[in-house]
Amino acid sequence: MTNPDEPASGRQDPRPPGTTTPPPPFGGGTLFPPLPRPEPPVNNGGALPGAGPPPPPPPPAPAPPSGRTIIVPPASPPSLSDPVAAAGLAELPPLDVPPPERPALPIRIGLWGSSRSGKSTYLAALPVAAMSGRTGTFTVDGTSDVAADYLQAAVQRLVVERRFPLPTRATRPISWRFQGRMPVDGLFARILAHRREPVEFVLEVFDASGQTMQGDALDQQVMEILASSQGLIYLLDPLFDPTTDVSFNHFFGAVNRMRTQLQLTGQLQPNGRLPHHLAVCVTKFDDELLFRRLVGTGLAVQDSDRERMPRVPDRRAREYFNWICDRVLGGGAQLVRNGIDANFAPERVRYFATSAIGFRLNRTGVFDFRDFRNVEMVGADSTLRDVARPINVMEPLIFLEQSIRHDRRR
Ligand SMILES: Nc1nc2c(ncn2[C@@H]2O[C@H](COP(=O)(O)OP(=O)(O)OP(=O)(O)O)[C@@H](O)[C@H]2O)c(=O)[nH]1
Ligand SMILES: [Mg+2]
Repeated sequence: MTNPDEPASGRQDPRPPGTTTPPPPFGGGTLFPPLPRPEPPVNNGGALPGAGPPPPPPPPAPAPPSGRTIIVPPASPPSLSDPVAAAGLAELPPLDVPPPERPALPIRIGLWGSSRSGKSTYLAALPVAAMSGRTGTFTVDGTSDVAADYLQAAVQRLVVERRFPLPTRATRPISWRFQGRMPVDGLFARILAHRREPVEFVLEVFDASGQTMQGDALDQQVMEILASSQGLIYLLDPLFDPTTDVSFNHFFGAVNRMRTQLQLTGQLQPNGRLPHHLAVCVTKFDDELLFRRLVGTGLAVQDSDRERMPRVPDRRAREYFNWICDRVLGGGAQLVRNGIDANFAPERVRYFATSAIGFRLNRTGVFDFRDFRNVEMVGADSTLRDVARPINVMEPLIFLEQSIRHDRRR
């Protein structure tokens, strides 16, 4: 398009007729910034000594009407393929090929668990965990008004009002964008902090009610969402009443439906397993009775930082899951374990001892085994005594994001 501010003369050849200087490229523009005109020779105009009287000085080049400087090439012009040399410039530092712009591909994570297993509380704790810095520092934004409203309401209820979410009634698709840097572990973490890998991903989750994933009530839409996700977070409630065996029904019903759907589209793995990456989170790690029982097993250790927050080390998380299945839940939970082993590739599965709300700390901000319960009843409502300090809430997501991204690169 024509620039109305550009003088029309910028498009014309401003040289006197008959000159052999090539016209400026691209309609009067210069490829390089304007250069100062070369100084006229001081003595003999550059002629060899003894070559006779100096020729008359060349007539001054007329200033181009547009005010732009025309580059007059030297007598033997350098190759046009080397424009830097052609312009008489020093060699510029080499420029590497820029990396391709990587759009943040959405990663779809299906959140799956029996009724009251803690799905909505987990989601509400996610922004808190993301900003806490333990697993790197992330910002979380809703990618739509609905997602932003959900985020705002969930955080308001858990953090400000210190209340648990209301039971979910309807399926809500939520899409959040996480931007941040992964943590650097180990001795040199501080020194290498600037080298932390920047990460951006979009998480699509569906906070479905556990009711819609259960037995005969398996909801077709929820099942499609789970089947088409790349990652699954399966929440196992350790306080579940095992005599009802609903947790097994719930698990097996959903796995079977996913298998059927993926078989139809040929998406099962060659060994017949589901293609998903799976984070198995045993929720409510902070529960007082559960935690006091766990202490006897030696599976819980305390962080070495000031808060001394208890956790199960990653390398012992599968042991913790086994303990929950064998000693706490029994029956149906053992079948859940067999179902996980049979239906998911072991290298794509990881276990976590998760608490959305964490433990109560004492007044000086340190864990105290005498009094760490973080839930109390106020009237008919169960509320938080202290702020939410999520444990293993961001970690499952980071595991899924990294292992899905690793697979996409292959
Ligand atoms: N101690 C403890 N209790 C929790 C935690 N998370 C959830 N709960 C309890 O479990 C209840 C159910 O949690 P929700 O997050 O609503 O569970 P849900 O899976 O979304 O339930 P539905 O939407 O009904 O399927 C809460 O009201 C709390 O009483 C936790 O981290 N620690
Ligand atoms: Mg819910």
